[in-house]
Amino acid sequence: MNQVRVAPVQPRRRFCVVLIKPSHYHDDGYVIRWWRGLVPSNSLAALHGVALDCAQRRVLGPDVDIDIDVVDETNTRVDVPKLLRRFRNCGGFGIVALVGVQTNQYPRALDIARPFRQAGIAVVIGGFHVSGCIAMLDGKAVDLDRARDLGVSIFAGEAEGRFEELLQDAAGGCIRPQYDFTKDLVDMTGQPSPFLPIEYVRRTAGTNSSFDSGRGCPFQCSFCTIINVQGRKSRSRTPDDVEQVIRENWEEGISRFFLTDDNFARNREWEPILDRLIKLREVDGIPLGLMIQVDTLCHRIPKFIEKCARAGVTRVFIGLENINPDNLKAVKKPQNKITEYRRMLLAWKAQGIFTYAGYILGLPADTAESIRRDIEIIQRELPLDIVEWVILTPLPGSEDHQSMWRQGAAMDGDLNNYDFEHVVAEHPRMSRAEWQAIYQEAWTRYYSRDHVETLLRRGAASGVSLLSLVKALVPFIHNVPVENIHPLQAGLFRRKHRSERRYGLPRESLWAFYSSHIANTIVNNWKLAGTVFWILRLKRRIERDPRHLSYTDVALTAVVDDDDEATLDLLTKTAGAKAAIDHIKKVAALTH
Ligand code: B12
Ligand code: SF4
Repeated sequence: MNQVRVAPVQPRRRFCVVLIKPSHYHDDGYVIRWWRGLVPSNSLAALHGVALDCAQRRVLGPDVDIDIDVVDETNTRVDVPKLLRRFRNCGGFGIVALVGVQTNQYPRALDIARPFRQAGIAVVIGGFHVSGCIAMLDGKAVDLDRARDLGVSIFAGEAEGRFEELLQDAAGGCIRPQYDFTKDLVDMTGQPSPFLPIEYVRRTAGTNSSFDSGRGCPFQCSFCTIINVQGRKSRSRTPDDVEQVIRENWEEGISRFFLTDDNFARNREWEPILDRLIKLREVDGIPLGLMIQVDTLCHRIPKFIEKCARAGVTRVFIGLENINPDNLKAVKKPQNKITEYRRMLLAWKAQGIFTYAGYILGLPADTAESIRRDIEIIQRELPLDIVEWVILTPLPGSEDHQSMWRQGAAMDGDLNNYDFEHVVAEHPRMSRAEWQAIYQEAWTRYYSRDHVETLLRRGAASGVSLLSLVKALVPFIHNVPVENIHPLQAGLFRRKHRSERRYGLPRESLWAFYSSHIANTIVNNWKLAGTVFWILRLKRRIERDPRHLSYTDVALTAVVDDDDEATLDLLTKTAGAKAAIDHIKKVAALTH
């Protein structure tokens, strides 16, 4: 009888990839974590998409399965003992990847890395902090040695097309201390879709997902890290790629997305992408709801806003930053023309789209008094819905940080504070305490009860869904005054675990920990319920007001005549504003 020779069966091996998006520490030393987060992490979705693609292509060989675990620490506890057991079960064959780590998350990321490194597991860290530092500073800058000392590999740059090399090095036991792709930006065409399965998306309120349709911004704002990490040239996914992202998510029932491009208006493919989204919405019936980010000149692009509305954009984030042109010039953002702000905001309003503005407090010409005045002007004259106040922060990776670093200027050594909520540097006209206090005050001033009523009245007069406006407003009214946490890091029901305290801080007694945690949970959520109750009653009162459609005010008044505009406080209260108006008049005289 002939014997058939069979190759010895190789036992299958499992390589564990654990993708963790770290959160950061609150002032009390505990991790900021919620029962439900507000926004899903796009960095995690991007890395998950890339890892899934590596697993499907079996980049570690035909006999190695790649198991992927995803943990977003803003809504899920990083259960270190459980994860260590997983690694033990596969003989330590795997890697922990700390994903999308921002500067303020870097200390927490290293605390997460520590027990895994102690257990001999490979750990790699990527994201804006390490990428920004390596792109803009010498390789030693801003605590990178702390990662090296722990034996954590540093991955600077984008993962697409490179993650498999990292996995292969880790599986072969020869992971390198540093990978630097900052000078070699990826072509986004045909890259794996950012994707998180529905069970992770459900951990954020509202089942939204996110993706970046493009990267890169042509401008040069000195506080910006993005241009130094993702470049100034527009790189885009194709309309086919975008359709695939939407369809993959729609199969899971997800149709609402945050397009995380920093400036969708400068994505060179914006029009074909919008045309495709319009087709998916109007012809294929996918009920798209989108939030996008744009610049303040987007309304000058023919058809841009109209097409956004047809594609399903319901919210738009605009980097307004400031209303004083001298300040805008100082941070190299002269493309923001305050003389255009009202036209631009009214153009979005005309389409029933909510506007969110990012506003920086502590630009060089600001004082506490000028900020108070500017908030009043914004409330009265700009048809804005939501303002996100942030403190000017020299983030590693930005030009501002690079110059201060080179000059040896004083900056806070605790990276956990680089979250736009803490003053970390000196200001020419305000003490640190004054600056911090006016940041806190900006929230309560802008979201005063009177102004929230005005915002709802403007919304009712413009015919937008007041319930959606209420939902958008609540975190911005509530979060900073009550939770002392920026709405962009907010969520529902703060969760804490006694073990999740910053490395080096003492573990609290059971009594001290639970008594304060339970008391805060009750008080803060009682206040939240009070705010929701109050604003819903206000909404009902406005809706029942028979005159609600005829409400108007200065902000809602259309821009008809430039001379009328020139009498607004927005355009008369600062020297820079007056100069901007004079300049417009001069150009008009010369060209007409
Ligand atoms: C969407 C977004 C958010 C969303 C979602 C967060 C998220 N990360 O997805 C929300 C609204 C929650 C948010 C909040 C905040 N954000 Co934000 N956000 C962004 C934005 C616009 C897009 C992020 C993104 O998806 N990028 C695309 C992905 C694919 O890029 P990426 O994260 O860099 O990942 C790539 C590479 O870095 C690399 N990579 C990343 N991790 C890893 C890991 C490994 C192992 C490997 C191999 C590779 C790798 O591969 C990825 C794919 O190419 C960025 C700006 C930007 N252009 O990135 C700011 C940005 C990341 N945010 C920033 C900040 C400061 C904040 C806040 C602190 C603001 C605040 N006031 O609260 C909070 C923090 C809260 C939090 N929990 O994250 C800063 C961070 C800068 C820094 N050095 O720290 C940025 C860069 C914007 C800026 N102003 O400079 N943000
Ligand atoms: S417009 Fe926004 S993304 Fe572009 S450089 Fe300025 S801050 Fe950065």
